[in-house]
Amino acid sequence: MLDWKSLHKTIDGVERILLSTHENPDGDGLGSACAMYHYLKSQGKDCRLIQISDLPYEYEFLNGGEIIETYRSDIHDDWISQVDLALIFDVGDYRRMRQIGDELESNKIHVVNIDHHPDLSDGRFAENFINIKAAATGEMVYDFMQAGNVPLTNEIAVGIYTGVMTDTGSFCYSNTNQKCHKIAMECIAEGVNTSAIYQSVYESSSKGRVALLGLILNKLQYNETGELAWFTIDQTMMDEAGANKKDVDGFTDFVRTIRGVEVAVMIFQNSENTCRINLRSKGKYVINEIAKAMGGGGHKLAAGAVAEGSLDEVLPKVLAETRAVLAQQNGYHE
Ligand SMILES: [Mn+2]
Repeated sequence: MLDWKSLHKTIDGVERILLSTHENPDGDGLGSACAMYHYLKSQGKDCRLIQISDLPYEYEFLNGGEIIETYRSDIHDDWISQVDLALIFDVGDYRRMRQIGDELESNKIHVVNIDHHPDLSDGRFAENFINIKAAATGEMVYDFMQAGNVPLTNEIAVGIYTGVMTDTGSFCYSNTNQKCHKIAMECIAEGVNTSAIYQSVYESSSKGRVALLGLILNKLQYNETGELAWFTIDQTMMDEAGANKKDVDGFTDFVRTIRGVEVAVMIFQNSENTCRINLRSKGKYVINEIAKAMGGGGHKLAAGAVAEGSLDEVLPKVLAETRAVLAQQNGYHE
Protein backbone atom coordinates (compact mmCIF):
# COMPACT_ATOMS: atom_id res chain seq x y z
CA MET A 1 0.00 0.00 0.00
CA LEU A 2 1.26 3.44 -0.86
CA ASP A 3 1.42 5.95 1.97
CA TRP A 4 -1.13 8.38 0.60
CA LYS A 5 -1.52 9.96 4.04
CA SER A 6 2.05 11.21 3.83
CA LEU A 7 1.24 12.86 0.50
CA HIS A 8 -1.78 14.51 2.09
CA LYS A 9 0.52 15.82 4.79
CA THR A 10 3.03 17.13 2.27
CA ILE A 11 0.25 18.91 0.37
CA ASP A 12 -1.32 20.31 3.52
CA GLY A 13 2.01 21.88 4.45
CA VAL A 14 2.56 23.86 1.24
CA GLU A 15 0.91 26.68 -0.67
CA ARG A 16 1.97 26.74 -4.31
CA ILE A 17 1.68 23.53 -6.30
CA LEU A 18 2.39 22.73 -9.96
CA LEU A 19 0.52 19.86 -11.60
CA SER A 20 1.75 18.32 -14.83
CA THR A 21 1.79 15.28 -17.04
CA HIS A 22 3.66 13.90 -20.06
CA GLU A 23 4.00 15.42 -23.53
CA ASN A 24 1.26 14.42 -25.98
CA PRO A 25 -0.99 14.07 -22.95
CA ASP A 26 -3.70 11.44 -22.79
CA GLY A 27 -6.93 11.08 -20.87
CA ASP A 28 -5.23 9.45 -17.92
CA GLY A 29 -2.54 12.08 -17.39
CA LEU A 30 -4.91 15.00 -17.97
CA GLY A 31 -7.84 13.47 -16.07
CA SER A 32 -5.65 12.65 -13.07
CA ALA A 33 -4.13 16.13 -12.99
CA CYS A 34 -7.55 17.78 -13.38
CA ALA A 35 -9.04 15.72 -10.55
CA MET A 36 -6.16 16.76 -8.30
CA TYR A 37 -6.43 20.37 -9.45
CA HIS A 38 -10.06 20.58 -8.33
CA TYR A 39 -9.21 19.00 -4.99
CA LEU A 40 -6.31 21.40 -4.39
CA LYS A 41 -8.42 24.41 -5.36
CA SER A 42 -11.06 23.29 -2.83
CA GLN A 43 -8.26 23.37 -0.26
CA GLY A 44 -7.41 26.95 -1.20
CA LYS A 45 -4.07 26.06 -2.75
CA ASP A 46 -2.35 28.25 -5.31
CA CYS A 47 -2.08 25.61 -8.02
CA ARG A 48 -1.78 25.50 -11.78
CA LEU A 49 -1.92 22.66 -14.27
CA ILE A 50 0.79 23.32 -16.84
CA GLN A 51 1.83 20.76 -19.43
CA ILE A 52 4.12 20.88 -22.42
CA SER A 53 1.81 20.14 -25.38
CA ASP A 54 -1.22 21.70 -26.99
CA LEU A 55 -4.38 20.33 -25.41
CA PRO A 56 -5.86 17.65 -27.69
CA TYR A 57 -9.31 18.66 -28.90
CA GLU A 58 -10.99 15.56 -27.46
CA TYR A 59 -10.00 16.60 -23.93
CA GLU A 60 -11.42 20.10 -24.10
CA PHE A 61 -14.27 18.91 -21.88
CA LEU A 62 -11.79 18.70 -19.00
CA ASN A 63 -10.82 22.31 -19.54
CA GLY A 64 -13.75 24.15 -18.02
CA GLY A 65 -12.47 27.43 -16.61
CA GLU A 66 -9.43 27.00 -18.92
CA ILE A 67 -7.48 25.35 -16.13
CA ILE A 68 -5.17 23.42 -18.46
CA GLU A 69 -2.26 25.58 -19.61
CA THR A 70 0.31 24.89 -22.29
CA TYR A 71 3.82 25.72 -21.09
CA ARG A 72 5.50 28.83 -22.33
CA SER A 73 8.80 29.89 -20.90
CA ASP A 74 7.98 33.63 -20.82
CA ILE A 75 4.63 33.11 -19.11
CA HIS A 76 5.39 30.31 -16.67
CA ASP A 77 9.05 30.24 -15.62
CA ASP A 78 8.67 32.87 -12.91
CA TRP A 79 5.72 31.12 -11.37
CA ILE A 80 7.35 27.68 -11.60
CA SER A 81 10.50 28.95 -9.90
CA GLN A 82 8.39 29.79 -6.83
CA VAL A 83 6.46 26.53 -6.42
CA ASP A 84 6.72 24.54 -3.19
CA LEU A 85 5.78 21.24 -4.75
CA ALA A 86 5.19 19.64 -8.14
CA LEU A 87 2.89 16.65 -8.62
CA ILE A 88 3.46 14.80 -11.88
CA PHE A 89 0.92 12.31 -13.18
CA ASP A 90 1.30 9.30 -15.48
CA VAL A 91 4.59 10.60 -16.86
CA GLY A 92 6.41 7.27 -17.39
CA ASP A 93 9.71 9.07 -17.71
CA TYR A 94 10.88 12.39 -16.24
CA ARG A 95 12.11 13.45 -19.68
CA ARG A 96 8.56 13.41 -21.02
CA MET A 97 7.94 16.72 -19.23
CA ARG A 98 10.56 18.34 -21.50
CA GLN A 99 11.31 21.99 -20.53
CA ILE A 100 8.95 21.87 -17.55
CA GLY A 101 11.14 19.12 -16.10
CA ASP A 102 14.25 21.18 -16.76
CA GLU A 103 12.74 24.20 -15.00
CA LEU A 104 11.78 22.11 -11.98
CA GLU A 105 15.26 20.64 -11.85
CA SER A 106 17.12 23.94 -12.14
CA ASN A 107 14.94 25.48 -9.41
CA LYS A 108 15.43 22.42 -7.17
CA ILE A 109 11.68 21.92 -6.73
CA HIS A 110 10.36 18.97 -4.71
CA VAL A 111 8.90 16.80 -7.50
CA VAL A 112 6.54 13.95 -6.69
CA ASN A 113 5.83 11.23 -9.24
CA ILE A 114 2.38 9.63 -9.21
CA ASP A 115 2.32 6.91 -11.81
CA HIS A 116 1.42 3.38 -12.78
CA HIS A 117 4.36 3.08 -15.15
CA PRO A 118 7.42 1.19 -13.92
CA ASP A 119 9.87 3.15 -11.77
CA LEU A 120 12.81 4.27 -13.86
CA SER A 121 14.73 5.41 -10.78
CA ASP A 122 15.44 8.65 -12.55
CA GLY A 123 16.70 10.35 -9.42
CA ARG A 124 15.04 13.63 -10.29
CA PHE A 125 11.84 12.69 -8.48
CA ALA A 126 12.08 13.48 -4.77
CA GLU A 127 9.28 10.98 -4.07
CA ASN A 128 7.71 8.20 -6.07
CA PHE A 129 4.16 6.94 -5.67
CA ILE A 130 4.17 4.06 -8.09
CA ASN A 131 1.65 1.28 -8.45
CA ILE A 132 2.19 -0.71 -11.62
CA LYS A 133 -0.86 -2.80 -10.75
CA ALA A 134 -3.15 0.21 -11.07
CA ALA A 135 -5.08 0.18 -14.33
CA ALA A 136 -4.72 3.94 -14.56
CA THR A 137 -3.07 6.80 -12.73
CA GLY A 138 -6.68 7.96 -12.28
CA GLU A 139 -7.19 4.93 -10.05
CA MET A 140 -4.28 6.10 -7.89
CA VAL A 141 -5.79 9.57 -7.60
CA TYR A 142 -8.97 7.83 -6.46
CA ASP A 143 -6.91 5.96 -3.81
CA PHE A 144 -5.39 9.26 -2.72
CA MET A 145 -8.84 10.80 -2.28
CA GLN A 146 -10.06 7.71 -0.39
CA ALA A 147 -7.08 7.80 1.96
CA GLY A 148 -7.85 11.41 2.87
CA ASN A 149 -11.62 10.88 3.11
CA VAL A 150 -12.03 13.42 0.33
CA PRO A 151 -15.58 13.24 -1.01
CA LEU A 152 -15.71 12.93 -4.80
CA THR A 153 -17.20 16.05 -6.34
CA ASN A 154 -18.45 15.95 -9.90
CA GLU A 155 -15.31 17.71 -11.16
CA ILE A 156 -12.98 15.32 -9.34
CA ALA A 157 -15.02 12.34 -10.54
CA VAL A 158 -14.91 13.51 -14.18
CA GLY A 159 -11.10 13.55 -14.06
CA ILE A 160 -10.78 10.18 -12.37
CA TYR A 161 -13.35 8.56 -14.65
CA THR A 162 -11.60 9.92 -17.76
CA GLY A 163 -8.31 8.42 -16.60
CA VAL A 164 -9.76 5.01 -15.90
CA MET A 165 -11.95 4.95 -19.01
CA THR A 166 -9.18 5.89 -21.44
CA ASP A 167 -6.47 3.65 -19.97
CA THR A 168 -8.76 0.61 -19.95
CA GLY A 169 -10.01 1.25 -23.49
CA SER A 170 -13.46 1.93 -22.09
CA PHE A 171 -13.24 -0.97 -19.64
CA CYS A 172 -12.22 -3.49 -22.33
CA TYR A 173 -8.46 -3.98 -22.04
CA SER A 174 -6.95 -6.78 -19.97
CA ASN A 175 -6.10 -4.36 -17.13
CA THR A 176 -9.80 -3.81 -16.45
CA ASN A 177 -10.88 -5.23 -13.10
CA GLN A 178 -13.58 -4.93 -10.47
CA LYS A 179 -11.98 -1.85 -8.98
CA CYS A 180 -12.19 0.00 -12.31
CA HIS A 181 -15.91 -0.70 -12.43
CA LYS A 182 -16.33 0.22 -8.77
CA ILE A 183 -14.66 3.58 -9.42
CA ALA A 184 -16.91 4.04 -12.45
CA MET A 185 -19.98 3.35 -10.30
CA GLU A 186 -18.94 5.96 -7.76
CA CYS A 187 -18.20 8.48 -10.50
CA ILE A 188 -21.60 7.87 -12.09
CA ALA A 189 -23.17 8.37 -8.67
CA GLU A 190 -21.55 11.84 -8.73
CA GLY A 191 -23.32 12.60 -11.99
CA VAL A 192 -20.49 11.93 -14.46
CA ASN A 193 -21.95 11.76 -17.97
CA THR A 194 -20.11 8.70 -19.24
CA SER A 195 -21.50 8.67 -22.77
CA ALA A 196 -20.67 12.35 -23.25
CA ILE A 197 -17.07 11.63 -22.19
CA TYR A 198 -16.93 8.61 -24.49
CA GLN A 199 -18.14 10.70 -27.42
CA SER A 200 -15.71 13.51 -26.70
CA VAL A 201 -12.77 11.12 -26.59
CA TYR A 202 -13.62 8.56 -29.28
CA GLU A 203 -16.14 10.18 -31.59
CA SER A 204 -14.60 13.53 -32.35
CA SER A 205 -12.22 12.69 -35.19
CA SER A 206 -11.37 15.58 -37.49
CA LYS A 207 -11.72 15.01 -41.23
CA GLY A 208 -7.93 15.38 -41.48
CA ARG A 209 -7.48 12.54 -39.02
CA VAL A 210 -9.75 10.22 -40.99
CA ALA A 211 -8.04 11.17 -44.26
CA LEU A 212 -4.67 10.38 -42.65
CA LEU A 213 -5.98 7.05 -41.39
CA GLY A 214 -6.92 6.23 -44.98
CA LEU A 215 -3.38 6.98 -46.13
CA ILE A 216 -1.70 4.87 -43.45
CA LEU A 217 -4.03 1.90 -44.00
CA ASN A 218 -3.16 2.02 -47.68
CA LYS A 219 0.51 1.48 -46.95
CA LEU A 220 0.27 -0.71 -43.88
CA GLN A 221 2.95 -3.40 -43.86
CA TYR A 222 3.16 -6.82 -42.23
CA ASN A 223 5.96 -9.23 -41.38
CA GLU A 224 5.99 -12.77 -42.77
CA THR A 225 3.74 -14.20 -40.05
CA GLY A 226 1.34 -11.28 -40.07
CA GLU A 227 1.83 -10.85 -36.32
CA LEU A 228 3.64 -7.56 -36.74
CA ALA A 229 2.04 -4.64 -38.54
CA TRP A 230 3.68 -1.25 -38.99
CA PHE A 231 3.11 2.05 -40.66
CA THR A 232 4.96 5.31 -41.06
CA ILE A 233 3.76 8.88 -41.29
CA ASP A 234 5.75 11.67 -42.89
CA GLN A 235 5.09 15.33 -43.54
CA THR A 236 3.92 14.70 -47.11
CA MET A 237 1.14 12.48 -45.77
CA MET A 238 0.24 15.01 -43.09
CA ASP A 239 -0.03 17.76 -45.72
CA GLU A 240 -2.00 15.61 -48.11
CA ALA A 241 -4.52 14.69 -45.40
CA GLY A 242 -4.60 18.16 -43.88
CA ALA A 243 -3.87 16.52 -40.52
CA ASN A 244 -2.02 17.85 -37.50
CA LYS A 245 0.27 16.15 -34.99
CA LYS A 246 -2.52 15.38 -32.55
CA ASP A 247 -4.44 13.49 -35.21
CA VAL A 248 -2.14 10.47 -35.09
CA ASP A 249 -3.14 9.45 -31.55
CA GLY A 250 -4.92 6.11 -31.42
CA PHE A 251 -3.88 4.86 -34.85
CA THR A 252 -1.65 2.19 -33.33
CA ASP A 253 -4.53 0.93 -31.19
CA PHE A 254 -6.62 0.67 -34.34
CA VAL A 255 -4.00 -1.32 -36.25
CA ARG A 256 -3.73 -3.70 -33.30
CA THR A 257 -7.42 -4.59 -33.79
CA ILE A 258 -6.59 -6.41 -37.04
CA ARG A 259 -7.06 -10.18 -36.73
CA GLY A 260 -3.72 -11.97 -36.47
CA VAL A 261 -1.81 -8.81 -35.58
CA GLU A 262 -0.14 -9.13 -32.20
CA VAL A 263 2.09 -6.06 -32.32
CA ALA A 264 1.35 -2.75 -34.01
CA VAL A 265 4.03 -0.12 -34.56
CA MET A 266 3.76 3.48 -35.67
CA ILE A 267 6.72 5.63 -36.64
CA PHE A 268 5.85 9.26 -37.15
CA GLN A 269 8.40 11.78 -38.28
CA ASN A 270 7.16 14.62 -36.10
CA SER A 271 10.01 17.04 -36.70
CA GLU A 272 12.95 17.35 -39.02
CA ASN A 273 15.15 15.19 -36.86
CA THR A 274 12.89 13.25 -34.48
CA CYS A 275 10.44 10.40 -34.84
CA ARG A 276 7.67 9.46 -32.48
CA ILE A 277 7.39 5.69 -32.00
CA ASN A 278 4.26 4.01 -30.71
CA LEU A 279 3.99 0.33 -29.85
CA ARG A 280 0.92 -1.72 -28.96
CA SER A 281 0.65 -5.43 -28.18
CA LYS A 282 -2.42 -7.62 -27.84
CA GLY A 283 -0.75 -9.55 -25.00
CA LYS A 284 1.37 -12.27 -26.58
CA TYR A 285 4.51 -10.10 -26.58
CA VAL A 286 5.88 -7.56 -24.10
CA ILE A 287 6.96 -4.51 -26.05
CA ASN A 288 8.22 -1.92 -23.57
CA GLU A 289 11.80 -3.20 -23.96
CA ILE A 290 11.65 -2.10 -27.59
CA ALA A 291 10.58 1.37 -26.49
CA LYS A 292 13.38 1.39 -23.92
CA ALA A 293 15.95 0.44 -26.54
CA MET A 294 14.75 3.43 -28.54
CA GLY A 295 15.11 5.78 -25.56
CA GLY A 296 11.50 5.63 -24.31
CA GLY A 297 9.45 3.35 -22.12
CA GLY A 298 5.96 2.46 -21.00
CA HIS A 299 3.76 -0.47 -20.10
CA LYS A 300 4.21 -4.09 -21.13
CA LEU A 301 1.57 -3.82 -23.82
CA ALA A 302 1.57 -0.09 -24.63
CA ALA A 303 4.78 1.90 -24.92
CA GLY A 304 6.47 4.61 -26.91
CA ALA A 305 9.55 6.69 -27.53
CA VAL A 306 10.78 9.78 -29.28
CA ALA A 307 13.95 8.91 -31.21
CA GLU A 308 16.49 11.13 -32.92
CA GLY A 309 16.74 10.73 -36.65
CA SER A 310 14.70 10.68 -39.83
CA LEU A 311 12.16 8.04 -40.75
CA ASP A 312 14.72 6.27 -42.92
CA GLU A 313 17.12 6.06 -40.00
CA VAL A 314 14.65 5.16 -37.25
CA LEU A 315 12.43 2.67 -39.09
CA PRO A 316 15.05 -0.07 -39.64
CA LYS A 317 16.19 0.18 -36.02
CA VAL A 318 12.68 -0.14 -34.64
CA LEU A 319 11.85 -3.02 -36.93
CA ALA A 320 15.06 -4.84 -36.02
CA GLU A 321 14.35 -4.40 -32.29
CA THR A 322 10.76 -5.52 -32.72
CA ARG A 323 11.61 -8.56 -34.81
CA ALA A 324 14.21 -9.56 -32.23
CA VAL A 325 11.66 -9.31 -29.43
CA LEU A 326 9.13 -11.38 -31.36
CA ALA A 327 11.77 -14.04 -32.02
CA GLN A 328 13.03 -14.06 -28.41
CA GLN A 329 9.74 -14.10 -26.59
CA ASN A 330 8.06 -16.58 -28.87
CA GLY A 331 4.79 -15.98 -27.10
CA TYR A 332 4.54 -14.31 -23.74
CA HIS A 333 1.73 -14.99 -21.32
CA GLU A 334 0.89 -13.03 -18.16
MN1 LIG B 1 -1.85 5.93 -17.70
